[in-house]
Amino acid sequence: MATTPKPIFVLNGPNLNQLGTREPEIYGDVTLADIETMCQGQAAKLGLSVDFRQSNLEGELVTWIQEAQDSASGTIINAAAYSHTSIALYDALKQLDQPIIEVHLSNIYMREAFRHHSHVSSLADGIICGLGAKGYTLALEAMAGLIQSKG
Ligand code: CA2
Repeated sequence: MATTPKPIFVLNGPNLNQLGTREPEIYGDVTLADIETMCQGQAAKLGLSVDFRQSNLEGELVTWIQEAQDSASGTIINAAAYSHTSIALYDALKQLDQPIIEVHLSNIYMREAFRHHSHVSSLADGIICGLGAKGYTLALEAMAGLIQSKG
């Protein structure tokens, strides 16, 4: 029997549900719902599917990363502020045996020094930052290539 290909998990961390409401000069004026729509459209073009999620809770993100091991073919993650603080996310991502791409809307290296280090980066196959919402669709395109070359 044919199996359905596993989706790409697109995981979003704390406060990203607020996109489009404040700080448009940093994050643009798109909402997270707009980004999900862009991702679903891009995934369809690439013959992929996307499971798009957001949580403000560190533990919930850890649980989703654990779930990705069996239920996703790759993970794209914008861990938001937890990128800079969370050993728990680092430990969970370290166990993940599949392609990982880190995305940030803003260029974290042009911002405060505390944003210059991300615990996700050393575990990611690739990192995209500073390109706004477009970073997510670029990450999906790159993910399609990574899945093909690893699979
Ligand atoms: O640039 C990114 O994508 C970040 O991951 C966004 C995080 C920030 O902590 C990272 O350093 C870089 C913050 C997301 C908060 O988003 C908001 C959007 C609108 C209003 C308030 C917060």
